[in-house]
Amino acid sequence: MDQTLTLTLSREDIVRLCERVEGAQTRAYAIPKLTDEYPAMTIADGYAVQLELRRRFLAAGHKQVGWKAGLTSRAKMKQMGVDVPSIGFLTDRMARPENSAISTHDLVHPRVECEVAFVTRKDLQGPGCTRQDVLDATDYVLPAVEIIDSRFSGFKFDLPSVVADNGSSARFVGGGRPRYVEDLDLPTLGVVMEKNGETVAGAAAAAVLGHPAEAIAMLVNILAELGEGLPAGSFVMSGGITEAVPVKAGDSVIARFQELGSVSMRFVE
Ligand code: OOG
Ligand code: MG
Repeated sequence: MDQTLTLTLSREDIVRLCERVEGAQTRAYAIPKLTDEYPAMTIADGYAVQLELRRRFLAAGHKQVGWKAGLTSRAKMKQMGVDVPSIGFLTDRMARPENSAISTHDLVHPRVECEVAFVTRKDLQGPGCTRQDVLDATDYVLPAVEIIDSRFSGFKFDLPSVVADNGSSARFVGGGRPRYVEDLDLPTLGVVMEKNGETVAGAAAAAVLGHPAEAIAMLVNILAELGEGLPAGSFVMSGGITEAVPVKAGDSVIARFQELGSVSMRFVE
């Protein structure tokens, strides 16, 4: 069996690490990466912690709205020193409206990234899910900004740790103009991120695995390994196109997407 798929943590360890991550997420403090204490931790262990975290949030009344793919562009992999994509879950509590003021007091060290989000109209199930399956199941795409916030000190981690921390998920903002995917040439779609009126990042959506739908297929195939499918009506983010940009209270951000319009927000204490 692939070592990365082997579970090494006991149920007790999974719950213990989940409580550690949950505390850091809900009370906004940094913790050492989990592999400092558990060096043998695998990616499967990371997902076991993440799924326990989801179970607790859902039990507390949070509603899952979809999933996110992460580390799907070269820029992101290089920035984070990781070379395998990951997935995380998204809930209603993480969603923020367009043009809103987003608090930073409940975040550790937030960063923003531009992503293409997909909304599905058919169930998707792996293994073997392809880019074309995703395109066939897509209702529409829309531009999004993800506000990621690693709970690990210095925003430094490895794959098992970041997976356990739900892929650094913190907040997200969808907006702009929803479009049918068949009316777009997604790989050539350009996006520019502006912070306080200055361009801070830019790239074309092909930076995400050649085509953002490829990232959604990858996500569906990882979900299959976790014994799950992607239900119709899911909101799914395909991963940062450019590297993530740090933000603090007082900053305003606009992500401008060709064809899809722009997504704006500002950050406050
Ligand atoms: C991990 C999350 C990556 C993306 O879009 O690549 C991610 C991280 O960089 O903290 O959300
Ligand atoms: Mg992201």
